[in-house]
Amino acid sequence: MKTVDRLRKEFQVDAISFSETNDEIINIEVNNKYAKACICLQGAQILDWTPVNQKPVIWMSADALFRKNKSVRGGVPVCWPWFGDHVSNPAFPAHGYVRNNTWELKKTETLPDGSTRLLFIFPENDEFKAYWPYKMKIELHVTIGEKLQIVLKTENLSDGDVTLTEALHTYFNISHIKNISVNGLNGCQYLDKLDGYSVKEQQDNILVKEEVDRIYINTPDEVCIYDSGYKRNILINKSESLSTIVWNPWKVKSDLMGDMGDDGYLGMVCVETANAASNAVNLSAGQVHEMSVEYKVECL
Ligand code: TA6
Repeated sequence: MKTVDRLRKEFQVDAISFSETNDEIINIEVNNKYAKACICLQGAQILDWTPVNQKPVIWMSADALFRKNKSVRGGVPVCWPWFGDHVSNPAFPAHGYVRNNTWELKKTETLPDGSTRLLFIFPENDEFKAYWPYKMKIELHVTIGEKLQIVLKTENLSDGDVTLTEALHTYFNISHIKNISVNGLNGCQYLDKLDGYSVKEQQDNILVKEEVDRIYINTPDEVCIYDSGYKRNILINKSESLSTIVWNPWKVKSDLMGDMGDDGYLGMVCVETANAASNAVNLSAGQVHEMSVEYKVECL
């Protein structure tokens, strides 16, 4: 893994700086005319995106732990090449392998409009091959601007078909759970993880008044988090993603997790851009798949 000094030499551009936590975890700070952001090299996990004159859009736990090979609580964990528990081996890490391991920064650039783009790739390693014996290339393209744009690009380099599930497991920062609704999934079917993954249908906008853990399937590309407290909508616009997961652990589960912070669950909701359950992605040899999402704040 490259040192912070080496990264500075190779990738320092105006809006970018590097820092290292006490556990040798490297963070990349971006500060441009549109927003500030922070991306952890472990997991290529976006930890912050705060547009100018806005409150943070991405939630981070006050008790987040920065530990080697442990996903930080909050931000945008990259769940790949499986979402949730591994389909056949429960001993494998939940939400895939790449969110707990260090990626490589391959390119940084300032775009003509002044936004900042970063390209991360996940390097091959023997341990990963033991979990996932298929030759694949995975990249994360992150653009920090008036919008936050994230592209998760997968290329199947193996000589046969491969099926995967994936998610950008985004924790959103909200004023208070009682002030928000998640809109745009009306009429969609969902698997209710809290009720044996039974299939149900969403009737209205989603209000969160207890633990919610739902995989919405065959969903539209646009979803919105309405927040009356912050007087804003967070507009979520995705492509090549058929699933949307909505999750809030509520109090009991939060307390058990230990890194959600006191009553942290009241200030967050996960709305995840994914391909999960029956929306798993089948890639033929050589096929490229790009799941992407854009976040934008609309003031009310
Ligand atoms: O996306 C929702 C979910 O699958 C929940 O069931 C819960 O497990 C959550 O992800 C967080 O998982 P983590 O492994 O990050 O604690």
